[in-house]
Amino acid sequence: MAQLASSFQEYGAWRDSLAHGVTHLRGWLQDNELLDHDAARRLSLGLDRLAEDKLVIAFVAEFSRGKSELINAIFFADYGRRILPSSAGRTTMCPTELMYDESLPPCIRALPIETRARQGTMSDFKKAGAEWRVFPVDIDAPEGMLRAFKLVSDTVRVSVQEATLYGLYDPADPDQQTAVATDGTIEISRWRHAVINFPHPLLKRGLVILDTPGLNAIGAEPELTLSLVPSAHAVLFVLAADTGVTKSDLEVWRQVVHDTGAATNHIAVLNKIDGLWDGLKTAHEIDSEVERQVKLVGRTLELDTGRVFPVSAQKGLVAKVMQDERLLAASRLPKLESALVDLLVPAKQRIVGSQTLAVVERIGEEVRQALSARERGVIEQLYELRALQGKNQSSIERMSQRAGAESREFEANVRKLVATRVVLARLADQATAPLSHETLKATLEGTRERMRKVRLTPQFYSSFKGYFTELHDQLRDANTKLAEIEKMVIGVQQKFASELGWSLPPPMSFTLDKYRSDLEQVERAGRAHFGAFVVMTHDKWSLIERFFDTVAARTREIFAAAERDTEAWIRSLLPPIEAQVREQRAQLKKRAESVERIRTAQESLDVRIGELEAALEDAQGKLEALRALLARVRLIGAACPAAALPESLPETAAPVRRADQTEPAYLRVEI
Ligand SMILES: Nc1nc2c(ncn2[C@@H]2O[C@H](COP(=O)(O)OP(=O)(O)OP(=O)(O)O)[C@@H](O)[C@H]2O)c(=O)[nH]1
Ligand SMILES: [Mg+2]
Repeated sequence: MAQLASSFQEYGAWRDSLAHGVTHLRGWLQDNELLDHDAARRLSLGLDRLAEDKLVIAFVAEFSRGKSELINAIFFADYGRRILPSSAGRTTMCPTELMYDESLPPCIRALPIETRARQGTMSDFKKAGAEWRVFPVDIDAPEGMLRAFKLVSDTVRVSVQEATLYGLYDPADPDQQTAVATDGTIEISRWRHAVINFPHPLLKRGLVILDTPGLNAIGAEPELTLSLVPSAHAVLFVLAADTGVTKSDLEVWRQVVHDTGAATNHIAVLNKIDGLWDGLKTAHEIDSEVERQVKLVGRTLELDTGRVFPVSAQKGLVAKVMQDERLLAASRLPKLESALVDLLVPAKQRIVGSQTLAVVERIGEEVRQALSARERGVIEQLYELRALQGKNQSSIERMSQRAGAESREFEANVRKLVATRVVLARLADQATAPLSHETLKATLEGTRERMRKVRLTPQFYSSFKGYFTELHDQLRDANTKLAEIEKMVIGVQQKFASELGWSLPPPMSFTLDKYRSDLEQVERAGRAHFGAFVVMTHDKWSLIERFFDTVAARTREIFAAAERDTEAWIRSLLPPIEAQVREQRAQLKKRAESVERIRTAQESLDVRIGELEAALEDAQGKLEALRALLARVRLIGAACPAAALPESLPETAAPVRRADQTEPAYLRVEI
């Protein structure tokens, strides 16, 4: 684990320093009253995302391939023993997440299997929290800790009727029939899901490990295929060298891994290669045998052989505990670990870095624009007042009149912004309506109605497909409106640019493409999971309903996120323009006032010029400080491979113009 551990530690430290840099920038902006409400909210969201950043690794396989042993060997060998129970036959009975949430004491939370008979998906229960049983874990007493972890293997015997109610018994499955005891009972998992919360150094750094049970349990818990596994950053699919790729391995691969998500984060592990270590064979013969199996696995799974890792989890664990370097190398575990690092860390760093920098750059650019406007206004006033030096009263009168006229002209322009706000509000309603809870609810109710009518017939699948078609249409409608909104805001900015000489950065583009692909992913995973119901029988109906409930819950999550982000984007469009308006209005007001004071001889020209010079120095000092702070955050954020940098960073360095330099044409005034 040394390499994994150090790489994760480094990643965590990098994330902390990035958060620190952003927090520092925020503090400076606040102290200097340069952070408006909306920008502050966006920065806080960015910081929250950094703090909550997680790296999820899912282990998926048919039972007894060695998932839990592999987790023990890769992550927990330092404990000198098996942390997760691993033994022949079915061991891990419920999906198990290992993570650390510091707001909770070390504990195991387990959701009773009985909840399967009730409405609600696993994540509904996760949110509600009430149904979970909590078992404290004493991390200073290893024996007690191991006993607590055994909970994931707990089983209960229930009647076939009860198992059917939970969707855990299929009379069409001959294996399950033989599992029924003479008293008519069957053994099932006691828990539906377990979350182990404990302060392991890697878990503290945001690593989440998902251990899963074999196919039957996976098939019965749609959330695994629809949500937990596809959203993992790496999926390790485990096979065993002694069994090869069996029919049920292939089923798990297709239904849970291959057909449900992008292949870029899939790794196949060919475990138990120690079974091939035959004292009568040469090392070369053994290696050739391993290579042959790797090729076979690659071919069968349609996976590049570079992504197939032959290992012995068990020998790897023993080697680490016994500190036997030779055995560790023979287990080939370190190769898998370094591949995991390569797969996970740079990609994650790239995403997190560029997401954070995008927020920071945007806000930096908005503040820079506001400060530049202030600088420009001060320079303009300075120029005017200097031109007045030595001039007579009538020149001052003329200037006073012009200041008044410009102020009125500005206000007339600004009034257009009010009209924009009204139009934007209308478009915003149109854009968010297709994403709203009500629209989705109506679509969902319509689909359920159709599904009930065609239940247990082949048309059922077309109503499932129809549901996704409707949702895609809704996202497309919303997207069209978003493009309209963007065009309108650009139009407003161009107007201000031509009439007032402003140069605001164009609004950040926003589309719902991410949600469209999330929806496609759920549809793909749903289709793969659907394959589990080869024949739809009456007994399976409750299972199918539960499956659709989970699909509905996932789509609700996607739409809620789409609606939330759409609203946030729309809310962020006008504040930069409004901030610029406020800034310019203040400048114009100050200008009119100071000309007035000079006109009525309440203030000397020299004093006012002195004040303006100080204000100019202040604005330029702030621009300089902002540049330095942004450069610092950029440097931290980009402290990852070159490709991690956003395509092009907007140049925030604007030339600082000194007051005594030649004025640009637009500042030339005639007196
Ligand atoms: N020889 C050998 N046996 C292994 C290896 N890895 C795991 N095993 C054994 O395989 C059996 C199953 O291992 P588990 O870790 O429980 O497998 P699992 O995939 O978690 O299985 P479930 O929890 O039942 O889904 C145990 O008896 C392990 O000791 C290995 O590398 N070599
Ligand atoms: Mg297991």
